[in-house]
Amino acid sequence: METYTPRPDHKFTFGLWTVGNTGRDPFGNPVRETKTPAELVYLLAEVGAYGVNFHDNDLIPIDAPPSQAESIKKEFRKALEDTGLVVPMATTDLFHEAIFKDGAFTSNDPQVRAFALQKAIKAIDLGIEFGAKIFVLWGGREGTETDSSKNALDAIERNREAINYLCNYALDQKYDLKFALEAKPNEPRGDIYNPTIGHMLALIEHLDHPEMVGVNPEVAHEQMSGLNFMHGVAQAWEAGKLFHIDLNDQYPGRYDQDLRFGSRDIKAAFYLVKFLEDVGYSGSRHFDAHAYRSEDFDGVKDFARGCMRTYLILKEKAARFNQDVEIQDLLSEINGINSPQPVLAGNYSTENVRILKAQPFDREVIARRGLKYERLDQLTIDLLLGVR
Ligand code: GLT
Ligand code: MN
Ligand code: MN
Repeated sequence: METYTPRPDHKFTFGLWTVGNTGRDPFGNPVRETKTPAELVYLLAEVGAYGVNFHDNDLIPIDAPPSQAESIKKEFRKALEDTGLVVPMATTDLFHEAIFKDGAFTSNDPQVRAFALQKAIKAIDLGIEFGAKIFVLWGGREGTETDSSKNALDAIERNREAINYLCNYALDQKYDLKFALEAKPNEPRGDIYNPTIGHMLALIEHLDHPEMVGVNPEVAHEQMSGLNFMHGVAQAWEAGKLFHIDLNDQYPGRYDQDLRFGSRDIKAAFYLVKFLEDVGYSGSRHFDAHAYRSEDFDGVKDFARGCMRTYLILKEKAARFNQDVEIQDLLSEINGINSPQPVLAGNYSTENVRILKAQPFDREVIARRGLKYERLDQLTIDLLLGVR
């Protein structure tokens, strides 16, 4: 009997800011107390996570004197050793501080841009200290409310230059580190530059070291734009750029909700898990979400366990989908595997194109065929709803 118990090889990770979320929102104060990074590591170990990720200032407050930084690091390291949790990813907070009110790398103020670079470099050092192999860059403030304030071309160039600088730094230090760019269309800015996975993939091709840079797509961020998340993930995978992933859920057209994974659109979550498992994605399954504001820390554990449990249930469903004879027969039929093959075969050649040009097609007969997607979809729904 499958128990859906998380194991280290499932690579389930959480950010300190996810289980540490105090429930503060723009209209309400915190509802849960602040826990120390070490306490959060023990909490994550208790629920069965494999790893923990952090922003520089999740771990060390921005104004902490060196002695305080050292004691926090010592406690955090002890918690990691006690529990066996690892730190696969680190990132930098370039959005909370007032200095970033008009962006970090894209700010109009060269002093702000320099400070942002310095902060990112120190965060890279901190991540490396704890073994991180992936450094996420989420430019939450890299945008505008009014486009009269900033030249979009300048902003795009400044952003690219900053990423190039950080890549060069990692190379210079001989760090074993890759970067993962995370897109979001808006919030906290009115509009954010490079708002989707696709924009990020295009940007990467114009960097100095494209091989060091991939994406960190987040479910909610694409759904905020009304996009099909799995399609974006597939495009990133196909380009060899799926370095990390942020799993959560979201009602489209709303503020960034960061809901428990699979709690809103089960079908979309299923196709996503099926995709990741089918292609053999081996990176972290990072849950970038938080518990409802209604919860205490028992509820936070319920939330974290729920994210992993739903992933594992959907993983099992994906395996059943792949083994289901009726579904697979239907898929073979749909993909024309048993139907007569056209003469056209193989790659482009002068001979093949001559054959293709001469080939007769009865387009009305071909078009009249029903494709049976309704039946296939219902079989999928039956499977997801547990009656199959
Ligand atoms: C912030 C944001 C996330 C990003 C994090 C990385 S921080 O919580 O909402 O989507 O992944 O900076
Ligand atoms: Mn995220
Ligand atoms: Mn989010």
